[in-house]
Amino acid sequence: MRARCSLLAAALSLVAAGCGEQRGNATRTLPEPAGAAPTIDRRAVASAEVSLVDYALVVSDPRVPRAGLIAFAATNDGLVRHALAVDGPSGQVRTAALRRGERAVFTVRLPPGTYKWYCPIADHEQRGMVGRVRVAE
Ligand SMILES: [Cu+2]
Repeated sequence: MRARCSLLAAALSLVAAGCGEQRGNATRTLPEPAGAAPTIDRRAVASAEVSLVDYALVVSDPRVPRAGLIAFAATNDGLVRHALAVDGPSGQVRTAALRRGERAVFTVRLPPGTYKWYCPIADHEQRGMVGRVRVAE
């Protein structure tokens, strides 16, 4: 009985040591962060980046060089919730309401033309979160 116990203890300590070593060498896989930055659709022929602040659309260039499938990326750099909407030929296309620091991407097929883009939340458009994006013009 005593022999069996010590054997078992030895086996357990080996297992424990083995586990410790494995843990030390294992590659840790971190969970995807909740606000992981979405990526631009590869099929898009062009893209536009918009920074949403309280209360304006901050855009480095409101022109998109090519018509077709356009990717719009919006980041909420303000304090309150914002979203980006584009009024395309088939109606409004938009992101969900984004919290501070969140980013979202959507694609919409746009022929050449000038389109309104804005924040569709509450009265943000009236407060200045509106502009025009020119596609292939
Ligand atoms: Cu807004």
